[in-house]
Amino acid sequence: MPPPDNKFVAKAKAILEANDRNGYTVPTHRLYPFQWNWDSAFVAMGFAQFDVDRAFRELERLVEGQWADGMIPHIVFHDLSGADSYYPGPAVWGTSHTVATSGITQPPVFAIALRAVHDAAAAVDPAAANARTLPLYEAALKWQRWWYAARDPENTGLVALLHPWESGSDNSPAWDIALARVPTTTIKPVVRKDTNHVAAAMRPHDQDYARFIHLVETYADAGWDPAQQWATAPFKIAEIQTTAILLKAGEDLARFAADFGRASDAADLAALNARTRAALLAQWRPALNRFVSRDLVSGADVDASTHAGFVPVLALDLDAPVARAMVAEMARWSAGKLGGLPTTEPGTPIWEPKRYWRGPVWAVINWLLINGLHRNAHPAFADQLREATLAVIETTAGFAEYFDPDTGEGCGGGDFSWTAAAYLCLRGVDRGDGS
Ligand code: 2M8
Repeated sequence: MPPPDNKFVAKAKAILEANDRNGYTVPTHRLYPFQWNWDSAFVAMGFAQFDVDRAFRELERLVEGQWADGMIPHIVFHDLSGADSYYPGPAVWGTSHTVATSGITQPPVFAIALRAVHDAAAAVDPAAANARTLPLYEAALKWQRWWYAARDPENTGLVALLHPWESGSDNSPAWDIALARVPTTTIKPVVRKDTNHVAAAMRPHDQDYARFIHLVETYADAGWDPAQQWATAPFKIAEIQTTAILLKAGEDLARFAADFGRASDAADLAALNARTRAALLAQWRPALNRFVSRDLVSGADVDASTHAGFVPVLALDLDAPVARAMVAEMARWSAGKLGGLPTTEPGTPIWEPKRYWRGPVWAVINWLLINGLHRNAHPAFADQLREATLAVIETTAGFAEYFDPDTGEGCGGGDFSWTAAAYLCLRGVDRGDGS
């Protein structure tokens, strides 16, 4: 169902159109002037609500950045004309691909988006939808295989992140212990640009940036070779949010494989999905009412109370008591708060309602959770999150990058693409799952 005509729908479309740069969409003007990986996947689902051709184009442009080994990098630097407003740019990454890119990746929402875009297109012309989807399916499958080869070489079923930026939740308290082991020394000086655009109190600390760049330089030194990176990484987290998104992507790819008559792909995907499903389920911690990641350097659970602990709901069919416990915990965190689920547990020492991924609400996280809640037969709480997301945008925050759950204030960058995309999809469908 297309979103109804209201002034917020019109504004959301206008934001996506204004952030369009010849077929790809920047997350927001100046603060993020390139194409980001998971942003583009969410944006493609937003475009699919009113312009499927443009939605496909978003995914096609992202694939221009795909490396020969299958990785789709977290940033594609198509056009360097606005490069002076962002750090770190291509010179810091030192990668070698036909288009300049970063050297790390981001959560694989791509195949999930491809499913939504394909289905919107197929409602009009199934043959044309399949023809345009096929090369993107192949790119997504290659990336899926990369994840398992490069980031789970020991076949545990959980994929690991080697850099906090790969999580998309850059300065989450989930990384505090692991990141503290990373030196703050860098070869070249760190020249932040983000605090020229956004108040420093809403962004990571300088020490975080020093460590982020130390990791970039370490992996550049390893020639961006996945095996060497794995061997030398000082930061290595088997991560549940990314693994859950990978499993959902694997399910969507398995459906494409069946549709396209790719029997051997389908068999490979079924085996990978089954291994990951079992591994993810084993990360449930009843005492916490959440799932937990594992720090592969120390071997310890990452038990910081962050939203990531709930994201497995997206890709698992949970036993009813587990789902109930998880929903009760999410309800406790969001009680009396605005905008949906805060990214850390309110009232705890790690809770910072305005600081980026350490407390604010993010529309795309709500969106993933809403999909998972429907899957697990919790439509009432899904609706509560959906209403809260729409309400904060419409009443206090506008299409901001993220929201302060105490005040409903919009924080970070303005006219933000993925917030606009989330709005279009959540406003457009009753189930709120972008389908
Ligand atoms: C933020 O991350 C970038 C680095 O990738 C940054 O702060 O420079 C995160 O919120 C990430 O999840 C997002 O994809 C990106 C662009 O919106 O910004």
